[in-house]
Amino acid sequence: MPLAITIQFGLLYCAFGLNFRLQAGEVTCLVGVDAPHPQDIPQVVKCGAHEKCSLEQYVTPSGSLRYSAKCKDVVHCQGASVSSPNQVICSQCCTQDLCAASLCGNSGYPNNTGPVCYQCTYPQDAAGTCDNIAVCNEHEVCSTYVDDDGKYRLGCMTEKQCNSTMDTSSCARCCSAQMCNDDCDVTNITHVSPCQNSPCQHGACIVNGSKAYTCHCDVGYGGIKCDKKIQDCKAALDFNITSPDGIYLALLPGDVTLTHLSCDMVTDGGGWTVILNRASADLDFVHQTDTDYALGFGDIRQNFWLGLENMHKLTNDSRHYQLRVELQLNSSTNQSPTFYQLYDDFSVGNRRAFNLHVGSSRGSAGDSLSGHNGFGFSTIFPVTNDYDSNPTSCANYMQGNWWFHDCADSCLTCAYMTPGIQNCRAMAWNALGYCVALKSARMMVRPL
Ligand SMILES: *[C@@H]1O[C@H](CO)[C@@H](O)[C@H](O)[C@H]1NC(C)=O
Ligand SMILES: *[C@@H]1O[C@H](CO)[C@@H](O)[C@H](O)[C@H]1NC(C)=O
Ligand SMILES: *[C@@H]1O[C@H](CO)[C@@H](O)[C@H](O)[C@H]1NC(C)=O
Ligand SMILES: *[C@@H]1O[C@H](CO)[C@@H](O)[C@H](O)[C@H]1NC(C)=O
Ligand SMILES: *[C@@H]1O[C@H](CO)[C@@H](O)[C@H](O)[C@H]1NC(C)=O
Ligand SMILES: *[C@@H]1O[C@H](CO)[C@@H](O)[C@H](O)[C@H]1NC(C)=O
Ligand SMILES: CC(=O)N[C@H]1CO[C@H](CO)[C@@H](O)[C@@H]1O
Repeated sequence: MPLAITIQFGLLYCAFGLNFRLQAGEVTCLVGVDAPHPQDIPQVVKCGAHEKCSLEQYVTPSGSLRYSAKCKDVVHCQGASVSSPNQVICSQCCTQDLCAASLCGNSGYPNNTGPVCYQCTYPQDAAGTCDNIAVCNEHEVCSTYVDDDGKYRLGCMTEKQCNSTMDTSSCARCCSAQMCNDDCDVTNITHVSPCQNSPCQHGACIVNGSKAYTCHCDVGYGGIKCDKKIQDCKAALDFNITSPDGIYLALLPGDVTLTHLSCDMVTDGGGWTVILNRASADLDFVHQTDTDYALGFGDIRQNFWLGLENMHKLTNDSRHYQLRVELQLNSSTNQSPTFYQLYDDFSVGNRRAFNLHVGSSRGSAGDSLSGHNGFGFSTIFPVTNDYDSNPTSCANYMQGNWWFHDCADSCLTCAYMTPGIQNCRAMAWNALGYCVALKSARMMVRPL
């Protein structure tokens, strides 16, 4: 063993004064000009195989003492070289990392500080690319870690802070020797995949950077962790879910299966769930059963009734729901727009009666619904369900299904007749025209 040690010393100190590191072309030297002190120079460079660190001390024409540091080929280490008219007063070379800081009579880096570390203001794309240095404060160490974006961060840090990066970064190093943070301490990788604990509740987790993940939510869910149910069109709007055709899949409150919803994402800020749409006589609303009215019927892209059960689920929580009724008369064209009435409080009760709750309103159509407030939904088929206040059945008399009272100020589910004719069994809204058959009708809801 003593023999081996002797050989090692021989390697380090023989070979014409070149040490082992220098032969490998790896000495890291200060590089900079016009510094008031060499230890102020904030940049370093790895010098070539036959180079040393050099420091020149010179006096400027105005009489200031300045320093210039760089790598110098060993054969030039005797000569001085700074740009004229500066006058060189000291020129020295040395062969250890950062050694130029203590040449020409300088005391080097202060003793009462932390180590000199690589420190780059901007995140680096790879290890070993930072060439700026800083003198750390006492109690600080040199640190390297990979941030959420996969970029390398190098600099001074308290030991405690730095230790914590060891647990969270895929690649980190904490050390207190000079410039020891040029790369990660690969033996200390304690990388935990950001997706390991399944942070996405209803969706796929995609690793994004070293600590970040992105959740790709299953249909019906939204939110950063896919933990929010898309319960209606308002939620789809809030969670930035888009669908060019306006048809969305949602998990209605309490549901485990998806329901197609037709959403109006434009009118008055959007987020409206359409519960009734009638634009033609194509769908028979009269001869539908009470079950059909409960569960819904029609084509969600055209004429449809979303169903009283669904309306109940949509409006059965502590939030207040708005109802927007949109109506067109026979005379309505693109030029003379749709009439509307906005109710600030709307809900549908549970079965069997599915009582209507509707509050005050405003709009261009006029109110023809608040008179129906509190009434159940009367139907004709297969047997009459009579919840109105008339001694006989309004549903039979009107040949329709609606929240009749005694009997109707409106009936948007009654028969689709030739628009403009007057017939009290027609789809009508009396405030717009007594018993006048409408051209189209739409009802939609939104939580406030
Ligand atoms: C740092 O300490 C060394 C030896 O302990 C001493 O020679 C040197 O002058 C000190 N430098 C400063 C800047 O205090
Ligand atoms: C940081 O980690 C090192 C090595 O595990 C340990 O020796 C040191 O006490 C830790 N320092 C702090 C402040 O936690
Ligand atoms: C990664 O995150 C960024 C910023 O949050 C985001 O723009 C990007 O789409 C995400 N990448 C993937 C694959 O999700
Ligand atoms: C939706 O997009 C807007 C605008 O881009 C953004 O401010 C908001 O945070 C997004 N909402 C969600 C839940 O992602
Ligand atoms: C309606 O709300 C009540 C009270 O919160 C709840 O007990 C009931 O299950 C809800 N009905 C539906 C269909 O979600
Ligand atoms: C409906 O409008 C058309 C075109 O404006 C008109 O010719 C027709 O008479 C109107 N029908 C009724 C019943 O008012
Ligand atoms: C900060 C830290 O945990 N450093 C450790 C990195 O790995 C080496 C080798 O396993 C240890 O000696 C250090 O203590």
